[in-house]
Amino acid sequence: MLRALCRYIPNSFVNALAMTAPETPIDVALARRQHLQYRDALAECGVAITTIPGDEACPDCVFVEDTAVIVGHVALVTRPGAVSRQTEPVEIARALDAWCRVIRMEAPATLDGGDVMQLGNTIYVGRSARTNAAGIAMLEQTFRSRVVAVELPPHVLHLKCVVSPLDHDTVLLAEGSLPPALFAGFRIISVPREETYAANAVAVGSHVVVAQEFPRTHDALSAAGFTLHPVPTSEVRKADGSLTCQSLVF
Ligand code: CIR
Repeated sequence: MLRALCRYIPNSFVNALAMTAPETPIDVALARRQHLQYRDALAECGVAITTIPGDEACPDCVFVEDTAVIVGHVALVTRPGAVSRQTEPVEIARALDAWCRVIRMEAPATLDGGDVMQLGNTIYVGRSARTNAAGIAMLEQTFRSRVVAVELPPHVLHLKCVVSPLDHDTVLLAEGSLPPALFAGFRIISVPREETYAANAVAVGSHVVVAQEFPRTHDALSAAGFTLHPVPTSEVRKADGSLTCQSLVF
């Protein structure tokens, strides 16, 4: 059975990192209700969820995806690229230890899990402001898979802001973001430019947890045979978060 590790939202989430300050402050109570809807949607997809306490000292700790890359039973616990996030992995490593062989990334390597996408036997990794060459090298050493490093378009925080895996041979890709040739041999479901945010979705078998209010993306996914679980994202979006970032699924 698939599991997901999630983390509760601390009050300090109002101070989460954001590339652009939100027009209205994060409503933490609403963010918590939306987080519950997200976890409920994952549970509807058949995922067993463990949620660990948040940490007031870590405003961004709900974004657990960035703190580990899990392949099979091996978890590479990362050293996130943002200094304010570098203590988040301590509790994540402790929690993952129940299920995985945990390997810790060491300085000077940095890597955010949001930059890492597994597709079949290939691991794609974004070279971003958060993920450096030493982090990518450590990813290669740890998993010994084919690793493809991808240059990200300007102002894109993480690789999975513009592309996410749907199944072993299908990706959801924002139009105009990355060259489709990178995914030659895979089926591509395109997200129209004006719905780019919806390119980040969590797929579990034929089910997809997707952001609400992106009708063209929903139509494309439904036409491809996926069952949709739309969830609200207004509050995480104010902190540059989306859907994959709120869980570690393994
Ligand atoms: C950050 O800047 O690190 C957080 N405010 C957002 C992280 C989102 N993570 C992700 O998409 N994987």
